[in-house]
Amino acid sequence: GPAFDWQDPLNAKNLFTEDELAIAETAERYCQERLQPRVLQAYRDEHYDPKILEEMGELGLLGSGIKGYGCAGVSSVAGGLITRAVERVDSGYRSGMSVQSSLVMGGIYEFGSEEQKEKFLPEMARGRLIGAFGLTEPNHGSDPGSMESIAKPHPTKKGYFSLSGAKTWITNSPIADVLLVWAKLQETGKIRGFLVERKDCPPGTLETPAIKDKNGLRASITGMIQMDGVPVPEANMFPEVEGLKGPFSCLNSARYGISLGVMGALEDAIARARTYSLERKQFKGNPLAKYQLIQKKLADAATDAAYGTLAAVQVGRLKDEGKVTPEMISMVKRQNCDAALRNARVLQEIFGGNAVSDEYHIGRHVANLFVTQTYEGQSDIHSLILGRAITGIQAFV
Ligand code: TGC
Ligand code: FAD
Repeated sequence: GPAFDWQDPLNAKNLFTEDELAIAETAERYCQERLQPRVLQAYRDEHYDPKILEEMGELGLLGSGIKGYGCAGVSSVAGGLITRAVERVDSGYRSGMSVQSSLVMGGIYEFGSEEQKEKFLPEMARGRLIGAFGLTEPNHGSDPGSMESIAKPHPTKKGYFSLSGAKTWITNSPIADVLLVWAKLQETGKIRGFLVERKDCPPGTLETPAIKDKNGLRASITGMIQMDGVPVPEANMFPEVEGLKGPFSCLNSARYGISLGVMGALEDAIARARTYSLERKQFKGNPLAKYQLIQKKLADAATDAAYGTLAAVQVGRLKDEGKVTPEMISMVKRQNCDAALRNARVLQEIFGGNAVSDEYHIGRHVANLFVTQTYEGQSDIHSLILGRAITGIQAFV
């Protein structure tokens, strides 16, 4: 009869198509062979190598859900299997990719003019143009609707807007060539999306300083976007979409990617804790794995990883059939990030003092998973989104 596989307890593989399995294998091989060997040093040095995006581009891993424009056009589940493979190595590497693929390329694909799509998507798919997504501001994180960044008609350049304001905690901003910035149009007070091209910004109008000395997500680069009268041609504004619907539609895809991504980090934590518990002996030469309390930690984590994966696959299928709602995505984003963080923290205990050495990788996952629970809607914000849908009463304000 069938054998139980602790690495895929509920046989999620059974739900994947041949194409999805092939994409997952390509992504896993690249990540284990090319990313895993460099992550420790990158994390220590707080360094992100932009070449990684080019490497991913060569393998067709960027903007994978987009049809045409040099992109693979694969299913949401396949995209999730890519994020899972990358995040098995490091959430920061997945972050750099999510911003490029889901937030910026996804935004341009959904809301950009044909001209914008042709101009940006093929180069971004190759990883030769790097994107950043600027929504969060120093004074407005969970509540981006109150943003202060503003776009006015440019005082001297006809056919241009002038953008001013500040964004913070922006993944990729210090290395980005194209920054998708959300700002209020002065004329209407409505939020619009602007594609800011670094190469076209006059000196002193755009600064993107890095935020250094992070204690999580150190293998990813994060910074600010400071705008002081940045001239942006009207042709670089998303033509139709206005209001929070624009940024949040991009977030739906990125949040979905995270829900399968964090399962990769959790699975890596499980595999490492299992190996460690089989090798480490305490009390009369017994491996830690022999002890019931250790076994329960592994059982809890494997169960949450298996449930989380199945739920995310279901939501991915609904997404591709046009049957998904944002609340479903909030549910898997919140649940999977919380479960990954909670279990990784418990598994960390198995390593004893060695957990404190970065060479065991577990501390890095724990620090990273705190960030995944925080960005793209902190878990309590997703609780409120779900609570609103359940009761009909909004509790944000
Ligand atoms: P609310 O009244 O709920 O909605 C305003 C308008 O937006 C629409 N909308 C959505 N549309 C599509 N998809 C969604 N998920 C949507 N959510 C809302 C909504 O229909 C409405 O449209 P309309 O036409 O009626 O105007 O807005 P609110 O101001 O009450 O929002 C509250 C709340 C809490 C739901 C929202 O602001 C929220 O989710 N806050 C969390 C902020 C967040 O997620 N920030 C993410 C920043 S980007 C990031 O973190 C990237 S990290 C990437 C990485 O490195 O991997
Ligand atoms: P706050 O909004 O100040 O929230 C602080 C705490 O209060 C949270 O626990 C929150 O849940 C809680 N809270 C807030 N309001 C309520 C309420 N009404 N009821 C109950 N509790 C509440 N943003 C981007 O735009 N682009 C990016 O690329 C990006 N990358 C990031 C990378 C990193 C490494 C990090 C750390 C963040 C990144 N972010 C990015 C920002 C991220 O989305 C925000 O940090 C997040 O949305 C939370 O906002 P905040 O930090 O301002 O926290």
